Amino acid sequence: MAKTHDIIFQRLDEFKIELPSWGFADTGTRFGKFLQTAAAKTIDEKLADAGQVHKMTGACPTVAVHTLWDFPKGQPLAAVLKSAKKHGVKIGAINPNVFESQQYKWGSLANRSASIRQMAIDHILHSVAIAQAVGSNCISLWFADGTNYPGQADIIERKRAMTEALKAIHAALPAGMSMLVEYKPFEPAFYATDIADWGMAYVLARAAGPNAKVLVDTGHHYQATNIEQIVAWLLDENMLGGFHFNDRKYADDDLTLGSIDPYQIFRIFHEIENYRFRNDAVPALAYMVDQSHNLKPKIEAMIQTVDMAQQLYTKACLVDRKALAMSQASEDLVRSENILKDAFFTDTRPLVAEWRKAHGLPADPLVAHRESGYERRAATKRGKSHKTDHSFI
Ligand SMILES: [Mn+2]
Repeated sequence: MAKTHDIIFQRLDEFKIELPSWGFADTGTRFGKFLQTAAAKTIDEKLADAGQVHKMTGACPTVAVHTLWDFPKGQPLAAVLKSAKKHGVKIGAINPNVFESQQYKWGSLANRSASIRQMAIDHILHSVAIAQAVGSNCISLWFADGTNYPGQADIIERKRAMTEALKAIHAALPAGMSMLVEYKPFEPAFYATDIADWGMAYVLARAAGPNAKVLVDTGHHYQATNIEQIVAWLLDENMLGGFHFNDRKYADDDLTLGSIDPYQIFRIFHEIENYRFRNDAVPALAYMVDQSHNLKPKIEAMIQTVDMAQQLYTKACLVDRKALAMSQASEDLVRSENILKDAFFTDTRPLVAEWRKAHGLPADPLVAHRESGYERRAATKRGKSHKTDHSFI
């Protein structure tokens, strides 16, 4: 048991989750927004909120940022770096934005217009330059590109345009920088999204070059899709780059992690730990949160997600893999399934709390955050002027 305890502590030490700057700002649905007085409006406020989550959990040292929303023209990068340092976090993945400008009505990298494609490439290369300047080694790409009606465009022409553009971007990446390619089956395109599933993302990332990998957003699949199987395949092909964590009931709902189906996330972590069991190592994976809850207080929702990720990951680390291998070899499927269930139903809260105490962290980060009075102070300071308008990806 002592050995298991040590291994879990080591795994939790290594388990870092990146927070999205956009998860601290007011967001909404296409029907409207319900504003929160404490929601962050500036990049400094977003980094402060992320810093609070990191202070409570000790698991979130980096923050993913959006080029357009967080680095508007004229925003000095030095000020962002200073602010990150002040709040005890670092800048993580840079997310270019090639879906909001009017020019992208017919797409960005897959647009039939060479000049619009170039405009999108230039913006992404600008994001690469920002990444370099702020010490980030990752750009994370999601495209709204696609068509809404049969016959609207030539699917192969768009595939080739996307491939060529991603190759050009990869060729310009500095050494050590990775490029993550995210997929999504539909929305905003409702007929043929240009990168609709993991197979398309895989083909494009392979074509782009060795530093391009696939990003799995847990909300970007059809209901019956076996996400953990995709994860296992991508890992075994050395093509898994990371995750956007969230949960959903219907489509890309961007709810907090494990709120609907914690067993799904457990099964994903189980496949990652199974890969480690077979190979003695797991490639560096970017674990990132991508949630855009509209009603929960932003910081509480983020702490809830980070805690849930730690609990489910710990459960996956508790799977008795030797016993599972033996059980599988004897075709004992009842026992095999129960080995997973035994780990899943283990109450990991005491163990995770112990890990936190060993690191000088609050045993219960949510309670500690509520007691800190941070939310109340932020609400007072930030007042009621809300003007950010963030999409959800
Ligand atoms: Mn995402």
